[in-house]
Amino acid sequence: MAGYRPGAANGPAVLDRVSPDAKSYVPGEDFHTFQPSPPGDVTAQVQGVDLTLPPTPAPSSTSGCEEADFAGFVAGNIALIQRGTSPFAQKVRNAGFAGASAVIVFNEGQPGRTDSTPLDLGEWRAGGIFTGAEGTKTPEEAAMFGGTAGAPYDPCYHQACDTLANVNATVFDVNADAIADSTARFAFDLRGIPPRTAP
Ligand SMILES: [Ca+2]
Repeated sequence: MAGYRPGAANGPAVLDRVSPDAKSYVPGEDFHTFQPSPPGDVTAQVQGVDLTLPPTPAPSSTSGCEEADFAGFVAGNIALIQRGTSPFAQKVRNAGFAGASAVIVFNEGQPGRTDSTPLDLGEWRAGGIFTGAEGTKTPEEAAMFGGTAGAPYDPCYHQACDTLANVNATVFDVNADAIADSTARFAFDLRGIPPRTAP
């Protein structure tokens, strides 16, 4: 695995794999740039840092959290770091101390919500109303709300059929009301938000 070019001065970020086979990643879709990120142009070997692969069912990765994770890290390489346990800033700082020329952070690997990932990666907290996506409807829920037990809540989640034709107007309306309610509620009183914990 060799050769990533994350970031470029005065233009959109570029991330390309140059070997063993060439691949260009699409900014905003395949990857997001940390803000702030210094401009630069790096082509170097990618080196994994204390990765937990495959990921455990519950988040557990300490990739890059400790300086000791970088024992054996070759200065000048691009650090490939797995998300989890400690703040991004700590991982990036440790990578800098180890002489990394750039840092690529990837999600730990448990199923996640792609719609909030760009915000999470920037360490902005995001909220929303979640309707189940690819989760499985239980028999109790099917009895209460209809539908088919054992089927995904949204069979088109991340599928080609996830078009405007896949929008359930009733559910959309209910959830718009729920978002409006929570927005108004938190505009007046933030006590319902749980205390912040390390990601
Ligand atoms: Ca570690």
